[in-house]
Amino acid sequence: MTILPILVLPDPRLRLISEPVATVTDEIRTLVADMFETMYDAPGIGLAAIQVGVAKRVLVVDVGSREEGRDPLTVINPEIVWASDDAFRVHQEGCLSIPEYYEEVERPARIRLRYMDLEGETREIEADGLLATCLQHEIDHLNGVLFIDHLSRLKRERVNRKFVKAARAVGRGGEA
Ligand code: K2U
Ligand code: ZN
Repeated sequence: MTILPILVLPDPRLRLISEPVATVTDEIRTLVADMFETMYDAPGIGLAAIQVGVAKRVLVVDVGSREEGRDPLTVINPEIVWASDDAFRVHQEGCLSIPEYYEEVERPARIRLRYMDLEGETREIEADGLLATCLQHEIDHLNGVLFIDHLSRLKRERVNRKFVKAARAVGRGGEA
């Protein structure tokens, strides 16, 4: 397994729409294993494939606790088939692609998710709490959406300027 480099704002690839996975191949299995190693190393509780430069609709999450241990979940071709419209949850979010920046984001408190698992089986789960927040954050990544897109224009432009300036300082350039 390999720890992969994580794309950072303003890398324009973070704005790509990721492509569905047709079949679960050994290449996808290796990608998922590398994504989990990369996520645990960061450390993070979620990671979308586009964050390691692969524009495929694959994400991994683990909201397991230190006490209860790891609870890894691989999600391929996710589809939110229902989201609560009468219950919302505010959580302080960060992003491994926008390091050391945290802001509160409000999202539906509960979702029902249909996805393909690593065995290629279609599954449906209901999620609430941090898992619901994390899954919505990662699915946003697959659609080229970053959590800063849920903030005010002022806050979003301020953080974009900060990361564009930092990228220029090290010669990375580009706009996300
Ligand atoms: O997608 C990512 O960049 C990983 C995110 C996942 C996340 C999901 C929901 C709420 C916040 C973040 C994080 O960087 S993982 C680290 C983390 C965990 C909890 C709160 C803030 C940051
Ligand atoms: Zn993120």
